[in-house]
Amino acid sequence: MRRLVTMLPVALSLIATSILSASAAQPAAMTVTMVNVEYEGTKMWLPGTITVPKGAKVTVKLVNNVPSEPAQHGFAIPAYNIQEVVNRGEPKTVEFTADKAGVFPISCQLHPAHVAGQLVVVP
Ligand SMILES: [Cu+2]
Repeated sequence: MRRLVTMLPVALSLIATSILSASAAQPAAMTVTMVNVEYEGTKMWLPGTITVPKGAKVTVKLVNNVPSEPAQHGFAIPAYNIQEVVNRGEPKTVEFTADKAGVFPISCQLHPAHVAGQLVVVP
């Protein structure tokens, strides 16, 4: 059971990544939900990687589900000039056009110790 629980964040991340990748051939509007969670003391946005085709109009719904204090966490993709603060219980939406291909870090600008994720924009 413990092993299953340990693998859960990874499994969730892989599932969400493959769903987005499956439609990477057709630039379009894409929506993904990212959830900030705390797992055994570590905070991270999941899925850890989001993959989108270059040119896609991307909508990211951000949900801060971290139960411990503080009640605010950041969501930043510096390469895309995105920087938001998300309060627990108050989902926020970020929209951008993925006009630059590459791999870009996603982090919490308020607490740099968080595990960082990445945005992958496929040319
Ligand atoms: Cu944070």
